[in-house]
Amino acid sequence: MKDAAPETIYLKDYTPFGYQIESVHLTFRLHPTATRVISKIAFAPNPEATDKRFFLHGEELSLISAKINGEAITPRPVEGGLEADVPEGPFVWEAEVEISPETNTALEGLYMSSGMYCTQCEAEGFRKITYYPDRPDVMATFTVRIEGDQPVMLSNGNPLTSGEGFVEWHDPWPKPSYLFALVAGNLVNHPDRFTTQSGRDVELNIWVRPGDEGKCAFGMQALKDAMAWDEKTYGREYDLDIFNIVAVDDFNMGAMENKGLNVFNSSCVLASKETSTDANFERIEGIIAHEYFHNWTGNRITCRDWFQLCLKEGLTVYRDQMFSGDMRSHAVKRIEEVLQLRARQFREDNGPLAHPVRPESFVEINNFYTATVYEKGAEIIGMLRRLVGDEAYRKGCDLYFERHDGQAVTIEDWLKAFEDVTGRDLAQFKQWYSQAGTPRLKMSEAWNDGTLTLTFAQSTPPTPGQSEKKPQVIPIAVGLIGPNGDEVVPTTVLEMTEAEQSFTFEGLGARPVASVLRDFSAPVILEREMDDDTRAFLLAHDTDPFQKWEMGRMLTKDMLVAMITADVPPAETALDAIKTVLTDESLDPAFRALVLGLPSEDDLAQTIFDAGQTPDPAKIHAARKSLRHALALHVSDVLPTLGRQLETPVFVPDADGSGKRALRHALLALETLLDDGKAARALFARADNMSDQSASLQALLAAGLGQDEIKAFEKQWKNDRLVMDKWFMMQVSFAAPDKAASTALALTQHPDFTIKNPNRFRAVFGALAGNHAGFHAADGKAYQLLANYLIELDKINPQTTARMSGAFETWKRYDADRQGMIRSELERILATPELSRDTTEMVTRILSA
Ligand code: 0A1
Ligand code: ZN
Repeated sequence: MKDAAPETIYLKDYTPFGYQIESVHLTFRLHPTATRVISKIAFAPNPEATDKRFFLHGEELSLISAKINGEAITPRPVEGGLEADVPEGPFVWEAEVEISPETNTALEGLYMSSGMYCTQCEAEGFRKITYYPDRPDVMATFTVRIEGDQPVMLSNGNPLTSGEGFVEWHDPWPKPSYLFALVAGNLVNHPDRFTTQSGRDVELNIWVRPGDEGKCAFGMQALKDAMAWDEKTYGREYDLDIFNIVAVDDFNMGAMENKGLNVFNSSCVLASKETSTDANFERIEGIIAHEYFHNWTGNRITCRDWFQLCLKEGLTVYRDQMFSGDMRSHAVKRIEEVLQLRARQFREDNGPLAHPVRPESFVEINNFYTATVYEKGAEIIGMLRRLVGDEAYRKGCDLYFERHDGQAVTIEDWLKAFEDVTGRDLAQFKQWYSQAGTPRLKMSEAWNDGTLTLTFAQSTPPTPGQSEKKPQVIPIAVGLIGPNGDEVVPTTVLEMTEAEQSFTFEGLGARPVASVLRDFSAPVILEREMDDDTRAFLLAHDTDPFQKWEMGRMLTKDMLVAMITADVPPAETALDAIKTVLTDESLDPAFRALVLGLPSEDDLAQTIFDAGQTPDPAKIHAARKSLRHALALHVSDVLPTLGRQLETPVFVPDADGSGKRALRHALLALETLLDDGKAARALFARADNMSDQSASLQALLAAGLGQDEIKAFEKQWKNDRLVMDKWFMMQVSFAAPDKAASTALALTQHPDFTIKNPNRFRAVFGALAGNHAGFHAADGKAYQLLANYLIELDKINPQTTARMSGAFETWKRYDADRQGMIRSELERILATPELSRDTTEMVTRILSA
């Protein structure tokens, strides 16, 4: 029963399953094209359910036999699974099915990657393994037997027994099927141990393909740091005797939190100084922590239904963000988070794919693993914490863990814990989960005899299916800076609840400058009249690092917009202000690097569109390039000394080392525009780490140089898949606008290009979509090329195809010609025979803009 007709599923239709499961026993007889899965499941009627239909999900399964209480039966095949008549009381279901992991290219269910068996079950992949109530509110304990000749065979929980050709695992914690995992292959481990706060000794392993053993140490340290952090910060400790992580080459997402057996995209766990950049190290640390933290926020307490996805994801992202801040720098981390939120989530909120953090309907749940659910979901947790305070936040979390351990719950349950702890009514706050779109917050100020009045007006533009918007609770963190640059009022959180609201600060001597939305205290767009001098003043004096950075960002953004739309030269105030920050040795180099970073072309296009004009991608590209040149000239006198100060003779991928390198690399990119690539070539030649090597190569490519170095890089790394992904990606990312599509096309002809590996596909086509001027080149060649490949990939891997189709989500920003070309590509995709449900849903939503 394949390809169910696209049916919309609604949150309001939730009903519990008619049966509970006491225990699940699974036996796998592994075979590449004919794996047998034998299941034995003890069911009992669910007293809380009224619908007693016995329906089991199942897709792409060959049913060999089925029994109830030992008697053979013939179940009725129905759309998406099967039905059977069952006895009134408890009963045992047994089934044997056959599946073919080798031909499973969708990478969902049981599949093969580089000769190794592995699974991905979230959200609805378990139904491709056996017949089962594949929904998160059915939790059960699993015992798994794996029979095969693979040297290493793993599943969830603790090892039970093993012998010649088999192993058995038992997971004592009840879990939904989406957390099931099995891995079998020729793997080697990087072992370690961890003792929990209550004294439990835990065996830790990172399992990799032979040859990758040397790339596990950093990930292992991150895991131990995360385990200790969750004990210290949330009082949560690990609950099994063993914790396994496996690196897999073919994986649709970053990683997966299966109970006791996390499966990782190899790009998100393997790290070495030779092959990984500073950004890779930071991301690996964050993802390892994220998956580990899911053990409590997601696994022990899971989601009642997939509409509640943000319950586990928003909270777990928030937790990994705080962990990374503690490990590195909160200031730098927060700026990076906001950059990411604006680039991905605000972009989503601005277009046809906008949806609430807790959506009310979906066709394919895999299409809702979005920036909105994850990142805006995390912002909501941050706002909640700001509103209730640190102490009540911790108490609320403790109550939530205690009250709901072992349950599948909802956002209502989560918020109730905080209402009970604080006595607050969170009804209005809950709207953050149901209302889509980014609120605009307009601010005006008045000064009268020692009193400063800040007046805010909030409004949220309409989004698909939601035209009326209500006022939200917005925590606005504000501080005041006196005319001499001293802070006269430290950070205070104003709590806005009305459509329009004023707040006053009394007893002030002289008129201060307000620093508003400190630490980005709410995911909103602040609209505020401010001249360049006031921005430069706050950039120099604000004590809040986020606002300090934000002022620099506004200066450069306005300057760029003026250059693009009014053909004016770069503004001296802005160039001077940036130079002052750049040379301020009291500031963290990582922060200075962030101030030096210019707004992306995509960001500028949206800004211009929001101002009521049609963005011209070529013009945006040219203006950004000319500003980089002007900036390079403006700081050329300080480049050599600064560069020397930032040398890091020994590579350590920590906050200090990566911050220094980030600034040095940003300066090198500028210098490359002036010295014809001399300094970048020198660094490339002597680089002993991937950060230096790739940054110098990217500086060359961005300046239109580096062709010899690209060849040398390929020669050096042709046997390392993850580094070769960088090689593919860089060439497309830095291709000149008129060469982006042809570069991508040429790379698809390279012997190492394969459409079957999501990392490789994303390296080429993610880079093409991310090369703003190249993707939107006037000839439409890039649109056409991407559409061709999406059509081809959809037959192989619908999930990644659907995700990549988001490249077109901003199409309504552009001129009629571009819109026309994109529309016809989207229609062509939609007209493809047997297009997957995933891609059909995405393209239909994008087209409906
Ligand atoms: N839960 C994982 C992300 C994930 C989601 C879906 C997947 O396959 C469809 C795979 C991974 C996380 O948040 O890390
Ligand atoms: Zn997650």
